[in-house]
Amino acid sequence: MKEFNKLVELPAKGRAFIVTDIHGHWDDYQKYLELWDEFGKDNHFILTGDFIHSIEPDDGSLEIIESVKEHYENEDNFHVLLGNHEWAQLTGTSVYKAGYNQNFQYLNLLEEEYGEHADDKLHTYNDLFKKLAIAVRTRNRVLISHAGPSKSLKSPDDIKNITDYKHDRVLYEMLWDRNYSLSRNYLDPFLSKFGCKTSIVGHTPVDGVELNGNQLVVSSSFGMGKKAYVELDLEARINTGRDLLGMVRYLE
Ligand SMILES: [Mn+2]
Repeated sequence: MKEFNKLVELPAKGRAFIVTDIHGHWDDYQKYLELWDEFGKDNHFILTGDFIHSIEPDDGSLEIIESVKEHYENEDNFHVLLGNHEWAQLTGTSVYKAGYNQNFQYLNLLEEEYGEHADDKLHTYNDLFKKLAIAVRTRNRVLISHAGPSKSLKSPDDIKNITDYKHDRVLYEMLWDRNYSLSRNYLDPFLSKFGCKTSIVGHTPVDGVELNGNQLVVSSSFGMGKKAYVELDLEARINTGRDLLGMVRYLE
């Protein structure tokens, strides 16, 4: 049986394929799965949250959840992190994009797809969201999360035993806060609490990637133009954010 940890630790072996912010885009999700397959499934796949909620009419969120659930629950190398959109669904917190209430859209999708069983599916999916990790830490000191840093985090233990999803301040900051809007003094001390030097996140839409100090922001599907992912070498020496730039790849 697979173990589900809130902080996943990866050994210094092979590579990790990091994909962010799919937001219901089934075709892109499929392309990334195919790339991972070509890349060798003994390497890791990391989906950094926000795989649901699209603003396009063709919202593949439910198909993606089914696929994520299947892979995540059965494959040791398939890691999925919680994003603020799954969190919003889990806690019943309204989240808007382009003026749409995405929680309502999600409930409507469930209703259309599953009718009288929509409520069962809602609970099944919420149970899945509760199992998702909050961060991945690699031996070469890279911390991968949906967003952050968190100003309130005191130690990695703060994300290991979350019970009150709705009111946990550290969790909220890990899922919603953006490095560029915080004082630049937060990131490196935050990372050092994990023994890490650099960070990879999604959450903020960028044109492919953007480096803010030692944090690399990546947009793999929903973003400002180019679609990027990271092929992280788990054996490489990584000391600064710049060392991550050579591992960025683009979806053709
Ligand atoms: Mn997000």
